[in-house]
Amino acid sequence: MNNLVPKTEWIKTWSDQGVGWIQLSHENKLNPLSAGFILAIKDAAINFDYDQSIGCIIIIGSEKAFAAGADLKEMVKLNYASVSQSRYIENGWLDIPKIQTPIIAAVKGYALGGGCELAMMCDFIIAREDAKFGQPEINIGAIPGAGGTQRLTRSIGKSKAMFAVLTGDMMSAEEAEKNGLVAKVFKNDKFDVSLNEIALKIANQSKPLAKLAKQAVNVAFETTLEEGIRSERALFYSTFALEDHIEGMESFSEKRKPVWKNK
Ligand code: CO8
Repeated sequence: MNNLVPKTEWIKTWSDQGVGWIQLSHENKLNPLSAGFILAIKDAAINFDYDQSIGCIIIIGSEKAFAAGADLKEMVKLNYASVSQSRYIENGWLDIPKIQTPIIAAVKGYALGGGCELAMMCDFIIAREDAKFGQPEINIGAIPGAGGTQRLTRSIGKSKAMFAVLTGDMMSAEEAEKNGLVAKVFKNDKFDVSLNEIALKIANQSKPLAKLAKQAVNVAFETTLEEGIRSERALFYSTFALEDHIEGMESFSEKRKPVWKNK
């Protein structure tokens, strides 16, 4: 029986113009990810995912860190029996990649270990120039456990992922962008405005089309090219069933901006 309590006191949520914000606000500004904290993050993301007014979700940390990894003060007390019986990295973690609404990780400062893994579970990462990414688990007697060896490898390739996992070294925002881990890096004074502009752009797309597009891209992580192309084609055909498909076609012919019905 799982009796974990979500740590909602460490989460701030608000919505603005169709963007759902989830701010990680642990009193330790490094946002150490305990099991209860992850449950609260997952609950907040699911609430926005079911909210019809939300077209884009942002997970953002503090000025100092997105999250500096698993809560090591919690982890130090765990043993093999307790992690496996409590399903330590299943509760909450496995639900975040299932969110249908586009979700952005906004990284300022550290995104290490579980923090880097949480960021990689989002659809893409926007980083401030001071961001630092890494999988340092090897330095504290573990290895990545929430997808780091898999998502980082798919994201930046075997050689660079192996280097990061075996050395535990951190990657700068610039390096992470060059390697393809990060979609965009912005300077300190441009970060908030640029993040908001990107999120608004996505939130103002047709919501069902954005979800189908996200689903199609994510299939590339799960399957062969042939299967992925088949899936993309089926999803593409399904866009023709949407009123927003007709609106998109008509607005193009009529040289005007589409007015999405989200149907
Ligand atoms: N967990 C708990 N407390 C932490 C963590 C953490 N991950 N990181 C830092 N803290 C605490 C420190 O203990 C310190 O507490 P106190 O003031 O009580 O001594 C406080 O935060 C400030 O830390 P520092 O003084 O070290 O701050 P610095 O600015 O000097 O350094 C660093 C910041 C570089 C982030 C440094 O704190 C650090 O290296 N932290 C550990 C990073 C790390 O190893 N992360 C990987 C953890 S393992 C992991 O993530 C496994 C993932 C598996 C899935 C997750 C399941 C939940």
